[in-house]
Amino acid sequence: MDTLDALKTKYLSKIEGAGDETALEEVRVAALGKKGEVSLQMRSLGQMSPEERQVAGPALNALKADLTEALALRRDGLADAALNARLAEEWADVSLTPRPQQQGTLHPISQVTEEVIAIFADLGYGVAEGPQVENDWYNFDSLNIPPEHPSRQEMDTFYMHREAGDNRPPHVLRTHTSPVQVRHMEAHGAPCRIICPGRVYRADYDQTHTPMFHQVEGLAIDTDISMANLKWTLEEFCCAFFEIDDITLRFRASHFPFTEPSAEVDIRCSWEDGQLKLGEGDDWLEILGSGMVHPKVLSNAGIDPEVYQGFAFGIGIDRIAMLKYGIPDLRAFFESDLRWLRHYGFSPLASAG
Ligand code: 2NL
Repeated sequence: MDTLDALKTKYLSKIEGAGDETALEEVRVAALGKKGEVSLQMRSLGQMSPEERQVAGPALNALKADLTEALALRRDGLADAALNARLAEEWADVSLTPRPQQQGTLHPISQVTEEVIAIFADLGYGVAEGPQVENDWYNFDSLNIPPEHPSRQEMDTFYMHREAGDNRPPHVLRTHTSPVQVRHMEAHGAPCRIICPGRVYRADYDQTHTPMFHQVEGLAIDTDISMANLKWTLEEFCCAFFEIDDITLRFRASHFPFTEPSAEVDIRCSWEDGQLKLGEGDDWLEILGSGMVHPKVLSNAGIDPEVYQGFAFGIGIDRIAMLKYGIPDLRAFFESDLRWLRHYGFSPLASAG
């Protein structure tokens, strides 16, 4: 049985020496494969006498079992080592800060719209939205704007094209967000407190006007609302929006078809060395229009003006964005110049108001 001991020593050392799973498989084939040395020994049992076979048989079986076990152990060891090598090689530090990435920013108009919404949300106002293409009832008549009013001329308002024979009412690109408020009153009745931010359109283009601009209107309807509530609300809004503790507003009598009485509102300011400062000084800057909702507008929207009354106001978003963030040129708002957008844009993660 010396040959078996020699085989055992030889193959155990080869198994130990196999550096990877391929080498180990070669060792297995050389020993236990069909033509392997151990298998050949097995085959030689046939030529032995029964007595010889009784000794050699179990010894060979034991050798085969030992080698099989050693192979399995080594295979496990190699697999573990391969896995550990990969784990050591392929790790990633998930706690590293990411590489800086080029990010988009919020347009100042989006930022300011969110700020206005947040301030009025604190005062209990909801947000209402509506179509940008309106019929002339919602955009004009329901708001007590008569057919001959200059704002209704094709000079000032964008009318939608109509084929000859189309007898639907004329449609326009809304010239203010008031129609959203009329629709809201009609659908939900009184009392109500809403603001309506959005795009509006007027046929006008120069230094201070773009054919599309942004407005936010506000509306509060209840049974006991007066100009005093309007004044407090606008003061509260201006202090919060411009981040000034003490603000002086000036209400100047004005005229709008949809409010009576109507007031344009100025904010106290100073111009020093070309630098605008809000809240102090001897100058006034117009920032919005407002008034008590005209009784005809209430009844047009299905609300009884004998029971309810309320105030409304309209603010130009683009204008208050320019004032708050020192943006000099209105037209740059809509040019999509990436350098301008990076300069005046806001981080999407910064809070609104
Ligand atoms: C301005 C003027 C204003 C309103 C808008 C309004 C809406 C309804 C009823 C009554 Cl549904 N009024 N909106 C009222 C006064 C002024 O905007 O100069 N905006 C920049």
